[in-house]
Amino acid sequence: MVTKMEGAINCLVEVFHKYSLMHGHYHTLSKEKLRKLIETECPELLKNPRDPKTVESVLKELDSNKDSMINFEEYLFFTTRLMVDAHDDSHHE
Ligand SMILES: [Ca+2]
Repeated sequence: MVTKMEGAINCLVEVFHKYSLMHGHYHTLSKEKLRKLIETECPELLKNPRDPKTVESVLKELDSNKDSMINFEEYLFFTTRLMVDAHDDSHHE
């Protein structure tokens, strides 16, 4: 039986692949795919998810190797940041 934590980890991998495997570069997210992921998967977690500036700032912040794409490790920094925010929020409810 898959534990809650194992399920959460599998889910993060599946979400990345859902967008990375759409077309083109199979192991990275382009800005367009990152935009779709943010709008579809994180509509409540980010401020103004549909604002083009949100995608620009997230891409700039995450793209540590400066190739204008988001690889799996860079995506993990994004999910880590969301988890830190979710943890902080859990103490304010
Ligand atoms: Ca990159």
